Amino acid sequence: MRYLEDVVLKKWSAAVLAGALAVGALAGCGGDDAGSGDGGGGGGKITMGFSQVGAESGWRTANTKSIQESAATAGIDLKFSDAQGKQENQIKAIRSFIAQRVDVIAFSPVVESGWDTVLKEAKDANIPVILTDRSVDSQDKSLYKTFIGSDFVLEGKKAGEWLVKEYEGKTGDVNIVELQGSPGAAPANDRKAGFAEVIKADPKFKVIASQTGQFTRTDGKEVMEAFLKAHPKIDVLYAHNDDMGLGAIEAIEAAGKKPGTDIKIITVDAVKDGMTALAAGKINYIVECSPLLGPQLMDLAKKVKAGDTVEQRVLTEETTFTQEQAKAALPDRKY
Ligand code: GYE
Repeated sequence: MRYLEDVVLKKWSAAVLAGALAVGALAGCGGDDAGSGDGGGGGGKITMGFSQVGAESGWRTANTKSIQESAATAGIDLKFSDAQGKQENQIKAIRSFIAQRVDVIAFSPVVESGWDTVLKEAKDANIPVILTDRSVDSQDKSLYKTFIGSDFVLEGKKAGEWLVKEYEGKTGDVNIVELQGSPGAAPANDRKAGFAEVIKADPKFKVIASQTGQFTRTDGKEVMEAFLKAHPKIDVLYAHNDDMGLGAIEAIEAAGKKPGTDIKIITVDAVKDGMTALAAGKINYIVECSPLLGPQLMDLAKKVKAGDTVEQRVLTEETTFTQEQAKAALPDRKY
């Protein structure tokens, strides 16, 4: 389906409006009224076009599940499209949603920049846009109705604050390596910035290497292998998500070191695999980022469709986990 969707979307980019409606029939994996071309807006049922980043992490999988399940529960017809990590695919999907005249467009932007043109197209077509999980850097806030998601700068700060406390009263350099999320993504930019802001207060904290691990386990492992080869003394790993941290743990163990002890590890997300590693002592601290945005997103879609005013920014509530807290929380962890 993904391949088909991709091919169809590619063809569509060269086609004119007439062809676009047929595309809609194929692009909407989640929709069952595909082909009506009316977007369902007339019949009372809300149609939402959703463009997802991809399937790069456990967080993303949980987020997709939350959105699909909540749409079904809310009686919203979801046209779900997977961008496979590419902005160009998201732009094509959004254009296809516009052509299908869906009631609401929601998406989680792969990167922060470069959205003004397509968002303007949606606005001109009178289709409201809800940013989900990640934001865009557009100056014109009228290009979208609302943004629901976490405060990624705050997450980075929480990671930094744990570190500052952990090394309180200790002297000597603390060598930190950082695995960044995918380049240009809001959570990568912000988690880096928030962390840097907090640790800069004490010059003993030194970020000796910082590179992208694409939010994936495979890249996290590979980049950590390179870090370990290049730097004999690494005290701390800060990974922008659990998956990269989990990949790095494999690299650390393969290098004969003990994750969580020889190298302290801080990650973000708190998905089940991350929490399991935290409870097992292989990670030291996780800053939570909730992927369960579906129910609130569907509520917002209904309000936006009804013409109700919604907050420009809807924040998700999150916590942090130590090893002990992870042990207590694990049995009830849903994702
Ligand atoms: O932390 C990471 C995922 O945008 C908050 O994207 C999301 C991030 C999440 O790939 O695991």
